[in-house]
Amino acid sequence: MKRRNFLQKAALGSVGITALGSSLAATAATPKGAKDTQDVLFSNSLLPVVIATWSVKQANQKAWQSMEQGSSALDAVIAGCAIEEANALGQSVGIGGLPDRDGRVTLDACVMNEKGDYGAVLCMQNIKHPIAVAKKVMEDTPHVILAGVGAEEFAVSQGFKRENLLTEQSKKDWEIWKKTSKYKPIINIENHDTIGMLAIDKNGTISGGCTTSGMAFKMHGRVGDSPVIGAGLFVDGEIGAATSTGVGEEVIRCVGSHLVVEYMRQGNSPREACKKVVERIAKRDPEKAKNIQIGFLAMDKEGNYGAYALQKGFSYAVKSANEEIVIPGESYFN
Ligand code: SD4
Repeated sequence: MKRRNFLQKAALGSVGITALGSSLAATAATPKGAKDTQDVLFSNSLLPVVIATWSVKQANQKAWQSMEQGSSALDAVIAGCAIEEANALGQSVGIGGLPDRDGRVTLDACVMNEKGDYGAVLCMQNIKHPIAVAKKVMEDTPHVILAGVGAEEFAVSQGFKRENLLTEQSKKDWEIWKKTSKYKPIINIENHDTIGMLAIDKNGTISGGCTTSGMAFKMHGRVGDSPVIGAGLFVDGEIGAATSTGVGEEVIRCVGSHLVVEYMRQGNSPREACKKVVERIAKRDPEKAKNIQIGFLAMDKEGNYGAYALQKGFSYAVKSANEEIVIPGESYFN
């Protein structure tokens, strides 16, 4: 799925963000730190709810339906993300992901639940659904991370099928890239199908997951923020959860998603917490920050959510009982 059309809204999407915030505010308890119209307030009666980076409406629908049918938040996230992992047209997730500079598609993914259980696979090849393998690592091994060939062999031992993940289109794009071999992520154009997804089920249990093929044309073996606990994803059942997208190196440097959750612990709303982390990234290296995109998405344990990015163009998808919407995130640079 191309992320460039990220602003389209779905059937119910005529409700704007401000209207959404105020209509829900009428039924919701005011969350700690909600001081802004861009903070989206939620009522427990509206659970389940699922939010995800970028315009992944189908993935959100799948996750939400799974929870409606009784799945846990964790299984719903895995089912939702699997939709995009299986979409060969999406060039930053699962099959069809753009390869590294050597033409190898390597995938990263992780999951985390409200108790702080975590599982991840890093730089895994030939397996289309790394997020499901990450759950297996979490539940069926004594470890939290498996990488490379070990992750792939573990996946096969668990019944996952080996397949070629390099599509004709991604191979063509790689061959074009090789003519110049310049590694320069382009803001909001390439590299942005990564899904970070957060969900709260009917019981109020929160979980998250993140899945990606990483930055296109990276060095072989490079791992970004997406599968790294605290960087691309963090969940704390007492507070909430956060996830990220964009240039992972900068997110890892500040352990971004963990920091967002800690800012929420201090009483900031999800949006304010995301904003504070983006500001820290911008302050650390202002010149670099001008040329890269990073977006954070957060949800507190009541289901209130918000986002913030470095650059314009970041968006996130929301699905609840009465909303199916893609919301443009606010940004540090205008
Ligand atoms: C990474 N954060 O590997 C990922 C890439 C990404 O949308 O978000 N792409 O650094």
